[in-house]
Order: sequence, then structure tokens, then C-alpha cells
Amino acid sequence: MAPTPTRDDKFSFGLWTVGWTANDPFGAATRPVLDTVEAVHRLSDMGAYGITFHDDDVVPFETTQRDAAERTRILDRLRKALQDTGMQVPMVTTNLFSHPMFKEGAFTANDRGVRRYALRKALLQMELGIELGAKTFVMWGGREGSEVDVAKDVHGALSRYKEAVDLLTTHIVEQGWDIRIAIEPKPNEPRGDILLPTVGHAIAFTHTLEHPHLVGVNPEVGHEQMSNLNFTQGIAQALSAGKLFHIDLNGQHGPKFDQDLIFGHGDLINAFTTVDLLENGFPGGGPAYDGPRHFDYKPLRTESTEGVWTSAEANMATYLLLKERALAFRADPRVQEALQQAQVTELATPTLAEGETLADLVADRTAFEDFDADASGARHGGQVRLDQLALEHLMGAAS
Ligand SMILES: [Mn+2]
Repeated sequence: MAPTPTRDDKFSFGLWTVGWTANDPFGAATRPVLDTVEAVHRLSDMGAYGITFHDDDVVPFETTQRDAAERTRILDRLRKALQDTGMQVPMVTTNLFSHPMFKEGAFTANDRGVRRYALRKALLQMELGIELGAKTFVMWGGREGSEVDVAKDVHGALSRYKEAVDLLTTHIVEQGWDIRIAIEPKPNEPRGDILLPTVGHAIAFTHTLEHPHLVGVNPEVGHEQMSNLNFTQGIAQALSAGKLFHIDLNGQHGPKFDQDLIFGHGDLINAFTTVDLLENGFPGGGPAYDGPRHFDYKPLRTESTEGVWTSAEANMATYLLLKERALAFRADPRVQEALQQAQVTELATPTLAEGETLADLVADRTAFEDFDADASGARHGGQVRLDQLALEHLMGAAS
């Protein structure tokens, strides 16, 4: 039996996840439209603490552009649902990819008029996020890229990306807002190649910005695994760099189209190490994550509306089961001993002693001339035992 989620677990869902009507490039919707207010109530009843949304998930594109009164009416319904349930909006994001105008990009479109529109649309959604108490503004640049290398000036595109993020962060500083931007990397889909394709690319980009402390990343499990990268390692580097502002949990079976499966329904061992890192932190200490546990998945197209709620529950149940197992893993004396034996905790010790210099190291014969390199090469790693203990805990077979 999985534990029951509570608000302290900080589970949040994108409205576009449970609200996906399951239309894909090859087929029409298999489910009816889900009302926003019902989604908020259902997720609240299940134990989630928050919802997140793109502007267009709640207010239609045309309405946002041309009908302020109708936009207010629609948003008032959402505000009431939030009030009635006590649900929070920890994050908001902008849809800069669905409308045909964004077919060649948004902040990095070759067409300057599209770029100017995109900035206005993003700013409007950020203002709404501030009003609703959001602390994170996610930027997923799904259309920022190309299929044709010679049709995109990448230096120009990255300069315009920087211009857009700098304008928004400067505005955040000037307004005194308590919100940060999190860039969500993805290698491809819908574009053939997307700019800032991985966590590493995105972190590097943040260091080119005017207010780097206000810009981090929102890594998504499937997006990294589409590039055959290790998600846990990716968020570990983001955490280490102080850049893990938000996280998108879901499942993926290796490099193929973006599956958006339920969390843990792809690479389960990697899901275990992800939860272990989020809940227990680094074995040798270091920065910890205390933000939302946000699910960005798609209920399978085979499912009816009933399956939408089954899958929402499954995300939270899987996370909590993995959390139980990760806590038991770290608390197991055999694991502590195996961590020692594999010298995992020794990595927290600096390579030079306190006050020691590089010259002292050069003068230390035990570090080089007298060091027994062959004995070191023959030492026992102890990593297999550690891996097996992790696997046994994951399978609930450790005791
Ligand atoms: Mn996502």
C-alpha cells in the first residue's frame, strides 16, 4: 500500500497534464475537455498542494489578446477554486509554441514582430503569476530552434534569448518581485533541434545573463533521457550549482519521442536515485532541494477520464513509495558500511589538507614517489554490493 499524499509532500501538477484530451499527431482526442475548476478540486482532494499552468491552459489565446473582460471572468473562476480548496500556484509558464505565429520560434524567432509579441505575452503571464503567488516562472522554448541549420543564426538566436531573459529579470528586480526564471531544456520535439537542449547547455547559458542568480533550470526526466543522459546526474549538477529552481517528474523509456509517462514508469532505478537525491541530499552534504515535486506527464491516450485520476494518483504513490525506500536505504547500517567501503563519503574531504599548498604536495613523497600505485589499482571498489543493496531496497526485499 502506498502512503496517502498530504500537502506537506508538495506535489503539484500542470493543468495541461490531467487536462490533456489525448489528441496526438496521428489521432483525435479520446477524452472530453476537463474543466479547470474540476481539475483544481480533484487534485486537491487527492492530496496535491498546487497546480501550475500556461496562460493558454486557462484563458484562450484569442481572449488574452482581445477580451480583457472575459479574461477577468475566466480568471475569477480559477481564483475562487484556489480559494475554496487552498491550492497554491507555485509556478506559471507561458505558451509560446501552440499558435501558428510561433512556428519559427518566439524569443528567438527570425521575425522581430513575433519576438516583441512573445515578450508581451510572457510578461502578462508573469504578472498573473505574481498575483497568484508563484515563485517560479518556467520557460520552455519548444519552438526555439530549427530543422534547417542554415536557416538559424545561432549566435543571433542566443543573443535574442539573452535579451528576452535580461529584460524580464531586470523588470523583476525593478518591481521587487519574488520570482525566479527556470529554463526547461529539451533536445528536440516539436523542433528538429531545440536551443539549450540539455541541463548543461541551460546552466552555461544562465552565466551569460545580467541577473544570473534569478535564472536556473527546470529539468524534466524524459527530456534528459531523450538525449540518453542520466537525469539524476543532471539534477545533481544543477543542485550543486545552485540552479535547481524547479523539477518536472515523469517517465521515459530511453531515447525516443517524448513519452511523458507516469513518474517511475520508465527508468525505475533512475527514479529511485532521483528521489533519493531530492529527499536525502548528497551523501557528503551539500545543497538540498525543497521546491515543489511537480509532475509533467500525460495520462495514456488509451485511458478514459477515470484513468486520468488513476494516473495522477499513481505519480504521487510512486514518488512516496520510492521515498520510503530511499529513506530505508540510507538508514540501513549495511548501506552506511558499503558507502564507507566504496569511499563515497571520502569525496567530501578536500584533496589537500587544511593549509597545505601545491608546493607541499610536491614535497610529499608519500603522495607520489613512494605511493604504491599497483596496490591502489588493486583495491576493492565495493560498488556492486552498494548497487545491489539499492536494488533490494527498491524492490522492498532488503530486510
Ligand atoms: Mn515539462
